[in-house]
Amino acid sequence: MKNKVALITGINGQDGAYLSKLLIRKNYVVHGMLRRTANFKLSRLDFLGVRNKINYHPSELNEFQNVQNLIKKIKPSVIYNLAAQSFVQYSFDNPFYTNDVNYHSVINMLETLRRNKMETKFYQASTSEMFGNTKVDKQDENTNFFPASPYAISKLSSHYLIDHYRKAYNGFYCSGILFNHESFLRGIEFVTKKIVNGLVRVLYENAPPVELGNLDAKRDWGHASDFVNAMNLIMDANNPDDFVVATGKTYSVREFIKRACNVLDVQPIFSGKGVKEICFDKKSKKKLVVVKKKYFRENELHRLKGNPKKIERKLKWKRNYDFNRLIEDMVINEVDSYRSGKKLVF
Ligand code: NDP
Ligand code: GDR
Repeated sequence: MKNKVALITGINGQDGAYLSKLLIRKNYVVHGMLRRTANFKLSRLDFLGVRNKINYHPSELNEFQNVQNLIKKIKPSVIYNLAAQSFVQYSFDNPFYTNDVNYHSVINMLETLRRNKMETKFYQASTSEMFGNTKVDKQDENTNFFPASPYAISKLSSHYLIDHYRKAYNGFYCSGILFNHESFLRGIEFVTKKIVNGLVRVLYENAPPVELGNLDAKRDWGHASDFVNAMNLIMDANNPDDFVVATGKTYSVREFIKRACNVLDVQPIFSGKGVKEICFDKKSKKKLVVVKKKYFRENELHRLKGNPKKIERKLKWKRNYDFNRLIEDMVINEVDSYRSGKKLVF
């Protein structure tokens, strides 16, 4: 039987790396689109042992001709569109750029498929950020959207594009509305990786305390390896549809810090309020975390919690990681990385 061909944009990001590994295991021929730079960052793909099993294509997602040429050349059976300016905080200062990457690139790909009458399936990386500060306790596929950042608005526009192209042209186009998912391969700017990496550096290198923003923000945090399985289930389903992918539990940034400290065998004590809050180790009195105003957001999204019932029921999605196992996995990998001297940061 002929191997299936997948094209992944954002292949060198956290999810791109995990998804490549999964699809290679499932005998796909995997092509990855990278933006051209002097030095391609392939360290996540290296870490997962798949770097040399992928066909790489430097290309510009914002340039229609470029995108069209590439898709026509590869003729993928499925495209996973994971490339994005994915950092919410950055989007407040860079709304034009965020929109260019997160929205225009999606039109370029969908128009390529439409104009060339291609039957390629298309996965869009939608996000729980689209729900904004909703009053609904557990957000699902029927919850209204109230995006609260340029990032969320750009993603919601693309989410609607998928819906439009699916209805108007009958394509197998799907959005996964994914809640936060993390791993050792998470980018250092995101709060979970910043906490785990920062605590290990405080404890092993005597580095200054980790500087964070709002410790009260709550997120529904899962593990990236479970979430790429969900993406693949969505694309292997009989019919195209959108799915919420989440764990159904929510925890604050402060609770994440506590759990990470426990895994590192330190007892965190929090004292003070707001920007005066600090966290220190009960035994050594070493400062572990300080709060800085500059890490607070212009428009904070206070709490997210997803309802994954639809994907669990219809596609039999299961998770290997809960909140505790996720943090254990991140901390153990971080400590190993420090002890081995590699000190990997992505
Ligand atoms: P990452 O930030 O780890 O990866 C983003 C990828 O996009 C990188 O490969 C990056 O390449 C690429 N990229 C960024 N800008 C451009 C550009 N201008 N042109 C081409 N490629 C570009 O994100 P994740 O892997 O965590 O997330 C994958 C997708 O899922 C993203 O679209 C994100 O918005 C979405 N998402 C993520 C969630 C999460 O919790 N992780 C939850 C919900 C949605 P480079 O190395 O060159 O920067
Ligand atoms: P998020 O992830 O914005 O949810 O987007 P992030 O880890 O950046 O923030 C989560 C929450 O932590 C609070 N926070 C801090 N955040 C960062 N980055 N740095 C800090 O120092 C800090 N202190 C507190 C934030 O205010 C926020 O409330 C991620 C991305 O992967 C998106 O691409 C994706 O769409 C969503 O998850 C779902």
